[in-house]
Amino acid sequence: MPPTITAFERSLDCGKGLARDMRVRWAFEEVGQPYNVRLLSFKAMKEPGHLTLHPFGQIPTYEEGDLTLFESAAIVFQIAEHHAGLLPDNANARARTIAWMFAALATVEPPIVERGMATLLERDKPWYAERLAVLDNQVRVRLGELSRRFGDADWLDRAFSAADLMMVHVLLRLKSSGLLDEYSNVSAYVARGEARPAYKRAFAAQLAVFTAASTS
Ligand code: GTB
Repeated sequence: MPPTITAFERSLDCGKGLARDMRVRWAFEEVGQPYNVRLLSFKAMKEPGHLTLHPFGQIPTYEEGDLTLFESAAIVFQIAEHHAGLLPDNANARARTIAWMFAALATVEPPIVERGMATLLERDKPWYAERLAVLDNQVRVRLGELSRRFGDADWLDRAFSAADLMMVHVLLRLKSSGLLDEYSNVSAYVARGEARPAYKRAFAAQLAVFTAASTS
């Protein structure tokens, strides 16, 4: 029986692939592992049945046999540990990959999410322009650091890994902001991630859910 993940019945991002089930779908596609998806309404996500799987009432979750997981990175790591293709065999390279996964979530994602939330919730406030400038600069700090670190490398630590999957997905949230375009090697990195056949399959699968929900 393939693992089952959860995703939004109707994604808030209108099928742009920015919701966090996309990371998990992409990981499954990279390793060639089939998976099932259970779609949830916002109401169902907060009901007791789902809260037993996810204490915060969010997506994605992962169920396989008697194992249930939440947190997209933990799920991607589980997939990477059990299938070849997303973690290097060498112990040190593996440790560095895990460090980059943490960096994507703990160091790079927070200012990007904070900026995204401000554009959603504070757009009509008198302080918005000033606050956005501050948040843009916080994001630029991280993009500049990543850009310096990358130089002309293709991936974070030689070969594509679960760390790149997480980092590219985190950075994709900036696509409509124009900020990525200020760092040509970082935007080329994101484009390399998006060009992967596994990314394209995962993107098409989540878009099909949004399209079906919009036409029903
Ligand atoms: N840290 C958790 C993880 O990585 O799994 C965060 C999970 C999470 O935030 N899930 C969101 C959720 O369930 C879905 S991705 N939210 C409902 C809730 O908290 O009640 C959310 C999302 C939507 C749209 C964009 N976007 O457009 O950029 C990005 C993320």
